[in-house]
Amino acid sequence: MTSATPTASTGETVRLTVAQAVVRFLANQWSERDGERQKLFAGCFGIFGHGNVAGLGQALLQNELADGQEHLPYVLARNEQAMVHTSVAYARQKDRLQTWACTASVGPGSTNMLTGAALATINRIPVLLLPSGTFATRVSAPVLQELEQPYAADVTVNDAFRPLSRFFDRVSRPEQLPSALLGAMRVLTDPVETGAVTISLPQDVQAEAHDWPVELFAPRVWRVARPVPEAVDIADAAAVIRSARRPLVVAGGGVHYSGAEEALRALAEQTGIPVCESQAGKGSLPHGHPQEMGAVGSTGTTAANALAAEADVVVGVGTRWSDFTTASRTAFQDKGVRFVNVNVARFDAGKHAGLSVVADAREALRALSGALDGYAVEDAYRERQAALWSEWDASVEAAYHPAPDVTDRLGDGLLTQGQVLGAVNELTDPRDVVLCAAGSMPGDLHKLWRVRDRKAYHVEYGYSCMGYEVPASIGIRLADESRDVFAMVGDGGYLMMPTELVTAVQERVKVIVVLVQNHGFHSIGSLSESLGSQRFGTSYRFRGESSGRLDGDVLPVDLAANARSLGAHVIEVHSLDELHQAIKEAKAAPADGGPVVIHVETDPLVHAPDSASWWDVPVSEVSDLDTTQAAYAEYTDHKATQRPLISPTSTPTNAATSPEPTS
Ligand SMILES: Cc1ncc(C[n+]2csc(CCOP(=O)(O)OP(=O)(O)O)c2C)c(N)n1
Ligand SMILES: [Mg+2]
Repeated sequence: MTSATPTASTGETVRLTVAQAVVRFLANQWSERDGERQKLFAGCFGIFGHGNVAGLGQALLQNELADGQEHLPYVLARNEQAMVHTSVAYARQKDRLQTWACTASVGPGSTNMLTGAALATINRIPVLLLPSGTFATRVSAPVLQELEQPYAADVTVNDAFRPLSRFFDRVSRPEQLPSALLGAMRVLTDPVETGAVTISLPQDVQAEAHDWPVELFAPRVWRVARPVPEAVDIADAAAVIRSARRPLVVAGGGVHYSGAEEALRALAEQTGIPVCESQAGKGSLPHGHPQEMGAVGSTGTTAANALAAEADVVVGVGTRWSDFTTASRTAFQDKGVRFVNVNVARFDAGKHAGLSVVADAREALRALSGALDGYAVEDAYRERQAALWSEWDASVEAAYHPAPDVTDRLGDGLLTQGQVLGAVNELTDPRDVVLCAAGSMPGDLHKLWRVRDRKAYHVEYGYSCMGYEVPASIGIRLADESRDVFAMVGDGGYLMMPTELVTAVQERVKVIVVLVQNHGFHSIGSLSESLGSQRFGTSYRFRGESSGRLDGDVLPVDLAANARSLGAHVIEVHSLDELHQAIKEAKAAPADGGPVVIHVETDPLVHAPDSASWWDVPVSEVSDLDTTQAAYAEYTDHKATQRPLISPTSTPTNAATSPEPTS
């Protein structure tokens, strides 16, 4: 939904290059929700090459030197994938109301952004990508880095963005630019459609001049919609919930993006319905709230998973029902379980054959509260929630503060991952943000992290992309400088993308990176073992001289020195006391002092408490290995508990049995 400031067409024009027009247009875009306006673009990240240095590069320079009302700040990044991650993290922290543009050169610069594009689209986070294209005129083709396809002369590497983008256009002539830009803004600010938006800009077109109607650059306000639910859907949803004895709410990222936390809390308190959360929805209720049951699914709490197994009505709010949330469709075991799905996207609202309430989460929850007036769960159900929660909370306490029988078995200077997460949780401020994306920590954080503020938990688990953490920490901090950001990153994830520490140094952005060194893949190592693959290829070791396999000594890798060499202030810790001191020192570091890295070594063989859950990862059906055969037998047992979740949810106005003919 848009509301453009009315500007009559005057016939007046202004002569600018395509790139200058792009920059000027972007600087004049605003978003608005609940009466609050903000610039839609905080700025533009980029890396220049021959594809954009003379086009967008010139336009951004001209803009920086003018430094007026229409300013679009430029920030030089180190890796194109990373700058998309930074933008996505920024936009997520801003509840999708503000984002960045990203410019990259032709060829590898642009295709480096593909992983970021997929991550943005899967997580439904707005970001504007401006890959540069090879010559539209083709007069000197093939230009350096051009893909030549004998079967199709118009294909470029930028066509690879099409399946990853929610909107794609290629501006081969200046006249196409206005519709490309307007289409892009529409999608970026639409809560249903949003994701990666790509406008491919051929390098010659970027530098070409055109006479633009001045109204192209008039300030525009894009109102981010809050669609209201239909009364009949709310009535049906309320009727289904009223018939429930063991209802359960599953909160997803939509709760946060809509700012629906207060409405959810009101509904939970009014009805006594317990609430559990997906990764994106974690923190929908604060830790310690009586209805807060924490994470659900494969990396869930035993409390949430016990309630999920028994639930007769499951109300999904703003969730896309990923396999981690449903424990690969084994989480909900009641034979007659029915689903009510509140979602702004009809696509998600229809999942699990649920009763769809297509609406903004906050609006729908408020309407549901009204429609559920007088309904509450039985006391016995509340008591069960409390008992399950205190049992789980005790296991979190034990993971944060392990008993001597666990710590005595640890190697010299090693901590457990639970100790590290516990120390960070207990020594940070409630508003500080914890961040992670891949490895064993997202699962452990989902289970164990005690969230005390709605924007304090940021785990990217739609794409779970190793390397997101360092660049994303910059985005979060730029979005909100009143919070410290703690990026929890494994050694594997760090090695994928340490580069943006340099960008944090350049911009004097204070981010705190907790680098958890366990010499390989704790996560995939454990998964491999549980599937019979014996941790093959999951630890960072020398190739053994006699075995010829990767089972030699631990590699002499010094990631602390690596981070120091990139300009970060690095603190190495070897004990719990030193970790406590390091966290305090990092928090006390100057707000504009750049990145701080805490390097800590952990034991990869101590696990977080079990979720009493499952995740579907297919095991080889035939094998020479006993371990694989045993894992396959266990796999088939779990497969038998998987459910299709396709039963229709019948309601008073939508009786699924024997429908009456209407004509
Ligand atoms: C870009 C990318 N490649 C591969 C994977 C698959 N993967 C998931 S976790 C993981 C290992 C992560 O290692 P590390 O960061 O050290 O964390 P740890 O498992 O040790 O906690 C891998 C390879 C991924 N998620 N992302
Ligand atoms: Mg590791």
